[in-house]
Parts: sequence; structure tokens; C-alpha cells
Amino acid sequence: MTTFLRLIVLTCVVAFAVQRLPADNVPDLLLHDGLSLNGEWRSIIDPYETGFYDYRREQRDLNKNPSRAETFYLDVKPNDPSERVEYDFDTSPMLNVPGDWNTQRPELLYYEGSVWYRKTFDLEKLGDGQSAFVRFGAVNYRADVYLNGKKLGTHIGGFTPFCFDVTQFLKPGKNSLVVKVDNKRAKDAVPTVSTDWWNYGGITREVKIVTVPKKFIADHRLILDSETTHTISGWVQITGAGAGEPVEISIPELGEKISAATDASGRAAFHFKPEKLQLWSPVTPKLYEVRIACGGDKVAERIGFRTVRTSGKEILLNGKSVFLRGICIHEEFPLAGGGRVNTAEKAKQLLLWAKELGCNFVRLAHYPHNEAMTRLADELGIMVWSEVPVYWTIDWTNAATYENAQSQLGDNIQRDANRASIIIWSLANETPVSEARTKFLTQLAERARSLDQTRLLSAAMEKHSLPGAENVSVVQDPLADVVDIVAFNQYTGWYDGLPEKCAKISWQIPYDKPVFVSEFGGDARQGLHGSKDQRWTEEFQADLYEKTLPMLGKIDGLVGFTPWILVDFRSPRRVLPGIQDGFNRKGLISSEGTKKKAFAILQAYYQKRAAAERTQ
Ligand code: GCB
Repeated sequence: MTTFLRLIVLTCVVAFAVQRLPADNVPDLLLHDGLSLNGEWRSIIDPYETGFYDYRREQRDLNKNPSRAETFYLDVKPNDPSERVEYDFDTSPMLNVPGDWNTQRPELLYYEGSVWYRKTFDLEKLGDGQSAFVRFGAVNYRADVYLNGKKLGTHIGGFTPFCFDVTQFLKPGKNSLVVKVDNKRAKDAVPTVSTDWWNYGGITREVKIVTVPKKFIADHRLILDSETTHTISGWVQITGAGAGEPVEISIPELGEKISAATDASGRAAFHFKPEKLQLWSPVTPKLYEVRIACGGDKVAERIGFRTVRTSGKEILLNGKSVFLRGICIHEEFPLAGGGRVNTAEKAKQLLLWAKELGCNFVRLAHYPHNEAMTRLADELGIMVWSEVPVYWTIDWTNAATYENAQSQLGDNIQRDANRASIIIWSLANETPVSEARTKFLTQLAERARSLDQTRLLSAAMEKHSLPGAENVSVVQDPLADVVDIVAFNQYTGWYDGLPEKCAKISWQIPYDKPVFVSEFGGDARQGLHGSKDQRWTEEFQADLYEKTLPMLGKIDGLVGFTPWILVDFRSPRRVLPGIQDGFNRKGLISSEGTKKKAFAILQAYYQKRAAAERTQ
């Protein structure tokens, strides 16, 4: 690379880093109560980004006195009847937050571009020594955030939370929060331009203003060190604290009250050994209320304690071998207008369907789902595979793309690190093997391990046919050496031959690691019946399941699978009229919430397995 090119790359990386706050230094504030900004927001659809760029395509820059007439984030009204102001939030239509915009107005179903959101709110003057943050659960994909006409920052990535410090920007009385949301797909983005899901835009998760004392609880971690000794270690990170700040951690049900003190970096480490600890597992999803207090700040949440590791070809949960009876889930709801899941009730319904199916495991594809999902999984006793949207092709050699992926991974880990349910962080899905891709994902794996040593790493890889031996399925990928679980997607009988082929398949998976099938399945239009040889019928899909299950049973070291997928989901790639109509139909439940025949096939298989496990 020439010095000039290097300089450009470096500048891009630095510019990106300034825009996006690195996970380590930023509080999440999920657990802090705040002023909810959920509800109706005013919205302006702005496909040409008029509110952002002038007619020479120069960004309307606050330092250069941008035009009041068109700079939307200034949120002004004409000073007198002669003044030209070409937008008006007060009379613009509403969009609900949290919510995708696509399913709220018919004209936005396929929209990819910019929408401006505005919310006004009143806040009392901050007390002396108080700070305030605005927290967004997620905005897809890019958010430029302004408070009272001042820019707070930019966040990139559609499925992870972020906060901005607003202490200096709040006014006593009425405040105007403006967010430009842009969901245009881009080659260097994560995910990139091509996916098999709907690119729902909008402020899709909750928004709140959180007020905290100058020293406040930014993050914490509680880890069960060993399932035999029951020792627990952890730390609490206090923003604004130096050495010697007292922190108290209590678990009333265990009769534990631990005092710790921060070090120079504001981190208070502790460990303890409770007398009678009940471990978390899908059969007994025991959670304990953990309370943390530091000065004037306190948080509480319910935490379960368990260990997970591999031993040879097994996954051990609390030291015992476990089989993952799973299903893949997109964060999309079939009823109530469809679209991105935006309430805990919808998240719960998805998990209850998985339970009904007999699952003890879900793969949350292909990006971090909302925070309710993993908390409910804790409560319901469902183990979780949590993924970042490094999907299909990615700009593997682009430093900014890597930075973006690792930020999303870091923020996801930070948000959910105390969830007993999550046992696997997934780095990617079906990425084409190349040196650049393996380097990217190896680095991502190192990043994940540096942030969390208590979970397993995986990625959904691919299988291939052995050259010259069509019926020998091989998994051979340098990434398999990096991850803890060799997971792969396979579609024998759907993209690869007909269901009869399943009976002929043998496997070559040369790794002394647990093997997991992260996808299989086929489409069926619910209500379409016919012979099992007729594609798109419920009978074809059911037969495919009947034939796939014994084929997977032949895999040495198989620790479970997650068929594709619980519920039909929207995808612009799926255009077949009368059958797909814009939906991927591989769901076991239709886009109207009705179960297909294959649901019962998998359910019977899982129930039988679960019954056998109970007698072991
Ligand atoms: C896959 C992808 C998933 C697709 C699915 C399909 O392998 O991982 O995102 O939706 O196949 O239906 O083709």
C-alpha cells in the first residue's frame, strides 16, 4: 500500500472510531430507569436527504451556519410569516417508537432511505453533579442524533444499543430530540447489500433519557467459576470513579452481601462462594435477584449461574453433556401487522412457540435480537445462540467494516454478558472461504474471547459434496479450527436434490469438536396441500423433515440442530406469486401464525428425545 493510501485508510478508520463509541468506554444503562421516549414521534420522509445535504451535496454543517430553511435537525418554525422554512415537524405525520417504519404505513413497506424522527419532551433541571444520557435500544441502520439543534453523534449498526451524553445539551423545559435514520444498504456495511431478510428501518427499540449521579454503575459481570465449587467471581465498573470507591453487591435470596472497592480504573472486582446455590439449566431455570449499589446509584437484575464448555465432541452444561433441541428465529412477528418484534409480549410468544415445539435452544438469527428476548430465554429456560450480522459476503479487507463488525459484537456481548441462557456467540453466517474472510473472522473470534471467556464461539459454516462423490457431505473450513463448535447449514432435499437424497448421505467432518447443524429445511405455503413430491406443499416440507432427521442422526459428534425456521418471514428475494409473495416460507408456522404439518414432525422428535433424556 502506498503511504498516501495508508493515510486515507487510517483517516477513514479514525473518522469512524470518532463517530462510534467503543464498547469498553460506554455505559449501556439498560438497567437504569429513565424518562421513556417511546410512543409517537413526528416523522419526515427524506429520500434525497434534503435536511442533511445542501444542493451541492455538502453536509449542512452546524459550524458553518446552515440554512434555517432546510436544516431539519434545527427543528425551527418561521420567525415571522415572511420567513421561508420548508419543513415542519409539528404538522408532519407520526411514527411509533419502538417500531419499524415499513409496517406502519403502506407507502413505506419497501422504503430504504432516510426518515427524520422528532420527539419533544420536558425534563426538570438536572441536579448538581448529575449527568444525563439518551439511550437507544437499536436504530436500523445509521442514526445521526441531535438534541436542541446540536449534534450528539452518529451510530452505525442496526441491532445494538447506544448512548450519548446529553448533560450539556439539555434545557430546562421543552427539548427537541431529532434523529435522522438511514437504512440504505451499502457494500461496506454489516450486513452488506445482500441478505435474505427484510431491511426494516426505523427506531426499532426503546428510547429513554437516563439521569445518573456523576459516579454511576456502567457495567457489571457475574460469573460462575466452577459448577463443582460454586465460586462466583465478577466486577462492577463505575464511570467517574477513581480508586477506593465502595461498591456493594447483594443477592438477598442467597444471604450474600459483598463489599468491594474500585481500583484506579473504576473497576471493583470481587468473588464469593454462596452456601446453597442452585444452578441455572433449561430444566431448572433458576435466577437470583442481584442488586448493585455505589454511592447514589443502584441497579438490579435477575441472573442465573451455570457453566458451559466443550469436552471432545460434547457440550457440557454444568458439567453434563447436553443435546441442543433447537430452532432458528428471526426477530419478526407474524401477527398484529407483522414486522420487527417491538414488545416483550411478541418476543415471549416466539419463545413459547419454541417451547411448545420441544426446544431447549434457539438460534437468534442473524443479528442481536431485542433485549427482552434473551431475558425471557433466561426465565423460560431456553439456551441461546446469539449472532452478529456478518452474513454471506462482507467487505473482508475493509478496516472500517471490521471495526463496525467488532463494535456490534462488543456491544452485543456487553448488553447480554450476564444472560445464563446465552451459551454461544456466533461470529458469522455462510461466509465464503477465503484468506481475507478467515483473517477477519479469526480476529473477530479473538475479540470475542477477549471480552468473554465464559461462552463458546461458533459460526454457521457450509458443507460441500466431496468432488466425484456427490453423496459424501464434507465440512472443511479453516474457521472450524478457530471456533469451539463446528456448525454448518445444509439443505439436502431442498436446494440440493430431493428429499430422497437424504438417505444416501454420509458425512466427513474431521474435527474433534462438537458438531451442530445450524440450518436445514424447505418452503411450504401453509394451507397448500398435495403429494409429498409436490414442492411448496405442507406435505413436501413434512416429508423433508422426516427424511432429514435420520440423516443428521448419522453425524458423529452431533450436539444438536436448529432447523430453518420457526415462522415465515419477509424477504424481498422471495417473489414467487401465490406461494412466497415476499416471504421466505421455510417457517414451521405461517406468516399468519398457523402451524404447518412439519411442526408436529419436529415436535414429536424433540418430545421423544426429551423423554429419553429424562430417563437417563
Ligand atoms: C440460508 C441462510 C438463511 C436463508 C436460508 C434460506 O442458508 O442462512 O438466512 O434465509 O438459507 O431460506 O435460503
